[in-house]
Amino acid sequence: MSQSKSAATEPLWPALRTGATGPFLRQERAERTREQILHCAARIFAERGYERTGIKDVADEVAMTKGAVYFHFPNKQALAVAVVEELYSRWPVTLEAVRGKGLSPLDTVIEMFNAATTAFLEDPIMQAGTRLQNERAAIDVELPLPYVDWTNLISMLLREAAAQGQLAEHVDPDVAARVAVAAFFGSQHISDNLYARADFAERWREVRDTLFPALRARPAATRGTTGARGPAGGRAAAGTRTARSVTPR
Ligand code: LUB
Repeated sequence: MSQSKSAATEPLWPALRTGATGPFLRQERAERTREQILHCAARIFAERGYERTGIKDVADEVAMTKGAVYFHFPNKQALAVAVVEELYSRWPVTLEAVRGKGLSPLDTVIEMFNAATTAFLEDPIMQAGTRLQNERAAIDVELPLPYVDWTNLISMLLREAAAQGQLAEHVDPDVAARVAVAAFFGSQHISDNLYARADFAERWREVRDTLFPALRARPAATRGTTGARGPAGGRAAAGTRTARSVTPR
């Protein structure tokens, strides 16, 4: 009983009570500050582009001194690289979350693009990273290569889809990945330039609903027109319901 009383009055973990003085807490606070700076910088890069963004603008936005910003990022180049790297570090996390939904590989692809669409509309890191990549030729530091990881990710998922018989026979997964990524980024780019992305959700739905039905294997019952398949020349017997999935060959 006296024990519980002393527990209530004595700080169990003095460092927690005296503020962020321990090295661990100091580091945690520094990371939070770095993140704040990064997000404010992203908002400004997204709005004004690289050239017209200054460290001073970022410092003002985050209500810190320029010195405080320089403590975390030695220069504007480092800030731009950090924004782009932050963007690319997110996709494996998104993929894990989408994988967790237990969708088929083809629907996983669609859901990844849906997630990217939401990020384009809502996430300053995505908007800034994209703007910086579009300006990469004029930026005096090397940014990570754009589109490559994303295309590889979509290729990998589409190869899984092919292995599970989800893709129409004529579809090459690597070609389809390049086409899907180009259509996605192309429609995003047009929407950004014409309407500040106000119509992008709608434009993406159009791309999605035009492209993916063309990639998807059709149910066996409707594939008989070539006459090349199965004992009944590919035609299912009248009134027979056939499974939507196709056995991989
Ligand atoms: C990612 C962007 C924006 C892919 O390069 C890239 O892969 C990307 C800009 O270049 O997001 C996410 C769809």
